[in-house]
Amino acid sequence: MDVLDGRLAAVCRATLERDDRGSYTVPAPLTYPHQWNWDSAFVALGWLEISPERAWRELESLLAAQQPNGLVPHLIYATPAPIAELVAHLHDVPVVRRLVPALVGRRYSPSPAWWGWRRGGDGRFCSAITQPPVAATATWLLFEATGDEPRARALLPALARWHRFLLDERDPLGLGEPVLIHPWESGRDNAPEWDAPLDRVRPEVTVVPRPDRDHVDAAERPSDDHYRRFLTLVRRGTRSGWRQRELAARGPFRVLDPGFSAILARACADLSRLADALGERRLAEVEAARAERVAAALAARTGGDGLARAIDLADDSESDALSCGSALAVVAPSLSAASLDALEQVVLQGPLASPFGVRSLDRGDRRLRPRCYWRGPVWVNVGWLCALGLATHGRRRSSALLIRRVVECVRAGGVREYYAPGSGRGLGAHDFAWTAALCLRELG
Ligand code: 2M8
Repeated sequence: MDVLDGRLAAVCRATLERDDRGSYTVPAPLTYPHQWNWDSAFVALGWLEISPERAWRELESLLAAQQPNGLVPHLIYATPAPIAELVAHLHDVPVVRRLVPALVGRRYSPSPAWWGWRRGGDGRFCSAITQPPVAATATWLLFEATGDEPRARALLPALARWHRFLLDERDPLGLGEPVLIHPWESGRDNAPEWDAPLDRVRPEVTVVPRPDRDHVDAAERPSDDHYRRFLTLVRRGTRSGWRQRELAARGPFRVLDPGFSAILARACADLSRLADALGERRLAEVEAARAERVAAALAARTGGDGLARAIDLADDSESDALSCGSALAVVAPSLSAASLDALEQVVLQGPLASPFGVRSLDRGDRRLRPRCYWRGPVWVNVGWLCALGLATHGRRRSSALLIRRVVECVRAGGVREYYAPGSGRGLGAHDFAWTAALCLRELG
């Protein structure tokens, strides 16, 4: 490693250490002071470069929050044990209802009260929706690197239950892909694909607390209008008791996201490999069948241009946006040659290409806002996942080129949440954990 790379790796290491909370890592101390689902999966891969023990702990703490139905929450709140106890026994007492959200949800909105004080399997407060299931892929990569059978084996059942949940309760119509019930589940909160389905959600929430804007320029964050609808969906879900199958079948927001589906297909394939390596033949078969089913469903609705787009299930319309959600299809374990060629072209030379990775939105799209979150900037996790997909499908030179662009972006813009696609300028939160983790992994 040359001196410059060595310096960058040291900055990434220091960032992870600053964001470390012992058993999990906050995405960014000021903007995101809790544990997030796919963030933890990426972050575990960074910890692997520092301490394999700490890497396993990151995934263990994420899966410890699993719900009885198999859902692994998208957000798990930093919850001091005495507060959890207090709420468990006294949550009907008005003063507790008033004070506790301020303590636990401090500096982040929505607080746990919005989700009806839902708790994860380990007692921490959590949300009632999920996020892209990257964890099985991270588990496989950790196992490949460490060979730690007992720790990998211990995670198998929870990962398999989560995948089953996604393909059962979240697929009431048997489409072969999970239905997302909130934009937050895609991880790409204000992506333009969600504009039309969100338009249909009549806002019931008028006052929206925005502590996120204390630390990040408003122009780089979702609008208040987005937040009114995001929070309305949370309120309606809580009011209806978060009946997952019902929400997926008839809820106010129902979409298919090619990025989420492709990540799930890959996660099932990776879990199958892991189960096989651990001698769990039955599970290996089940997960391989799940992987095939999702990949086939995605392939079946891929357009003549080799790309799949988001679907709004309220009217079965296909989004006209070409976003990194479509690009992420490249992580699916099986792809036609035409799709692979199209995806490689789109991310490396085409409308999503940037010298700093993969754009979140087509550079020619009328909705493009190059500084605003998931409507234009480049994100490190997306570039890294696309590179992983290209390598899996044998496009090693393209994969290496993309990784160079991703690392270049961190070098140019610092350890930030996202980057301007033209200049590589750092945007959003500072000290962003998955940026540090994935950059560190690639620098070694
Ligand atoms: C962003 O989402 C959260 C809501 O979950 C937020 O804006 O408050 C997204 O970028 C998401 O993908 C990410 O996991 C999360 C934490 O980094 O932040």
